[in-house]
Amino acid sequence: MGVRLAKPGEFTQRALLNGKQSLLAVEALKDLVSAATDTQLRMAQACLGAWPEWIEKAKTRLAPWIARAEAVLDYGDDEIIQLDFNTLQAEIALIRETFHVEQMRSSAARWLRDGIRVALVGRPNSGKSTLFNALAGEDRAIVTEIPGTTRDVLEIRTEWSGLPLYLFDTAGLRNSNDPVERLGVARVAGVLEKVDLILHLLPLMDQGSDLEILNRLAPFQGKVLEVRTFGDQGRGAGGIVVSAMTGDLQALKVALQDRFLGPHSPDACLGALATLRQREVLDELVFQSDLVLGLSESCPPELVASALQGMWALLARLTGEDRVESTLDQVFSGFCLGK
Ligand SMILES: Nc1nc2c(ncn2[C@@H]2O[C@H](COP(=O)(O)OP(=O)(O)OP(=O)(O)O)[C@@H](O)[C@H]2O)c(=O)[nH]1
Ligand SMILES: [Mg+2]
Repeated sequence: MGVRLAKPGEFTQRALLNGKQSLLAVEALKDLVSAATDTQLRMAQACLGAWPEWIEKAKTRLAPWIARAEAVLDYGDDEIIQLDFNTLQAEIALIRETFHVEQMRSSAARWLRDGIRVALVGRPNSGKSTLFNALAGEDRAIVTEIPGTTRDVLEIRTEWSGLPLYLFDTAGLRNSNDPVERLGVARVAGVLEKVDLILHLLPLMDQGSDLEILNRLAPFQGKVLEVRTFGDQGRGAGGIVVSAMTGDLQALKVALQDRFLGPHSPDACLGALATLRQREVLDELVFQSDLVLGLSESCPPELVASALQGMWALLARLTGEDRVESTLDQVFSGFCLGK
């Protein structure tokens, strides 16, 4: 009867191709469908609709300069039209600054969109499972005073203090003769590889960690954060001190927000461009702006015109106005059938 099944995202794709939606809104729709936490939902919602104002402003600022640069190419010999190079550079510097601000915001927003993978490691009885439960807000992992309680890796997805977290509770690190516990410890290595952050739990009363644990964590130094547990049992230690027992996790909250969001609050990340594709284009926009800023007045006008065109093309790639098929395929392949 001439009927066929719709391709993944085909209805949305038609809306895009008919100019009813921008690629940014389409990507937000995709995020909306797959949002798993409140923050992810709010982030997606903030990107639906018209594209952000800063893009529109950048285009408005850039357009006359492209026109001028092209005119210089056509009529420059007659000296009717000149390019005021200093004003051009000042304008581009302003545009670059807005790109840079967005770049910073999106590197924070990325964590809110994608979630942060966090492993809890430490010696047996260092309070990993207790902290895991506290962060998850539910009694998920078994907690006992017997060292070596946790064997398997436990994973839970949760939202804590506005941060979407994938938490991994692991077996306490020690040399054990128990074959089951040994298997559990062996699994920790795989977790360390794949997470974004390793919380190395060290009870307040411990003087330091044993060499074995430090050696294991050494290859991941850049993503290890030491957290002193059993904060209710004493005082005096500096650094991040928490007590999962009493629920005092403020220091950890500050440390995580600082590390992943920097100066941006979760709310300040709403509307930021957070997908990998968008972040890549943003990086290129900053790079391309720097390229223009690196030009000198003696450069051939062709070079100026083409560098400005490059910025324009990147903005069009961001919004999807350029309709490049490979970009569209990349975006729509993640959609469900129909939609
Ligand atoms: N006072 C106090 N006790 C705690 C705290 N955190 C954990 N505990 C206790 O310490 C013991 C061990 O806690 P777990 O959370 O099971 O420790 P773990 O690191 O998961 O231990 P393994 O799974 O054996 O590696 C339990 O009896 C907890 O109740 C804390 O912050 N304060
Ligand atoms: Mg445990």
